Amino acid sequence: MNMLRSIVLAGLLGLNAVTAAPVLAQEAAPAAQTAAPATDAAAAAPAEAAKPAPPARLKPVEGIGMPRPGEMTFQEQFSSTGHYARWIHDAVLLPIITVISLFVLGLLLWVIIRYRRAANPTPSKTAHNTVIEVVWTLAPVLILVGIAIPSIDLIAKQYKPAPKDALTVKVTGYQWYWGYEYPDNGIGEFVSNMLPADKALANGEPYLLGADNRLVLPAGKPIKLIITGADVIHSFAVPSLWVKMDAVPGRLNEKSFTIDKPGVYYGQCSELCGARHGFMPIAIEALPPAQFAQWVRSQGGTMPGDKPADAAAPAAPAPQAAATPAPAATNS
Ligand SMILES: [Cu+2]
Repeated sequence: MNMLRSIVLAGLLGLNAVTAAPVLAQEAAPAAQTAAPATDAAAAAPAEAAKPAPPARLKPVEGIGMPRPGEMTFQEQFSSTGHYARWIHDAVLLPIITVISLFVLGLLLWVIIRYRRAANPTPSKTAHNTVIEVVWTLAPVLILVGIAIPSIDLIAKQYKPAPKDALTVKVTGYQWYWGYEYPDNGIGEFVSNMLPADKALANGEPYLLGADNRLVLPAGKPIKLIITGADVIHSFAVPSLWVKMDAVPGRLNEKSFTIDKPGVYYGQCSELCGARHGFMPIAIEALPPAQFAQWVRSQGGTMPGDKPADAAAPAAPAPQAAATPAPAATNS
């Protein structure tokens, strides 16, 4: 019977420590967002006559790249780190949390019933049991190590630098909108603002997530975002791509990822940045590479291998300041 009581104590004391770790891991999850259901509609972006027309604006699919009503877990993932993280949550953390919680609950109920005063009038005075102490120390350590291995692996994958052929886009957070610039393609910065409710509805986009100018990216190609802030700290976060990176003034943060397939993926600024923090959504439009190239050209940009648009007009050399003769030495 002493052995049995020791097991109870081991369960209660030792495993309390373990339950804390998975809970912390869950807190790091992106906050759930609410969104209005999307309906079908399209709005064509204006195109200048000289440039090719941009590809038709992609329509979002309800529940893809955005939260679903009543959703309890992470959004469906569309990047390799996203799939991996979702697997860690669903196949590692959640089962461990569930088993430990049920085990501890069972032990508690057993102690309450079996060792209540009426059933056990003279309690044991056991104070030490070396075997049990070793077990209740080692078991939590092994569980934590088991969780740490995939977790650390995921962190390493999240910070893996982009390959050399990655498309670079500079993302700047402003109070309260985003700016996107494509240095590789010669497209200067344009800003992206939230769509007002009536326009979002007319466009078939979720209000508070839809944006006028989307961040257009190629699907299936490595992407490198250089993220910074212009005024205060913002955070560029797109839950369905497993992307979240602070946009800090005076600092360039890098985030590399590949989007599985074409689609519209929504996110929000995730660092409290002022009055309209909740109204600076991120809308990513992932296009097949050929359509992405078409979009780049429609914006007056170039793809690698294109002839530069302004090759015919080289800048005139700036007139140089007339060289001033060295002052003559005066000897008198
Ligand atoms: Cu912000």
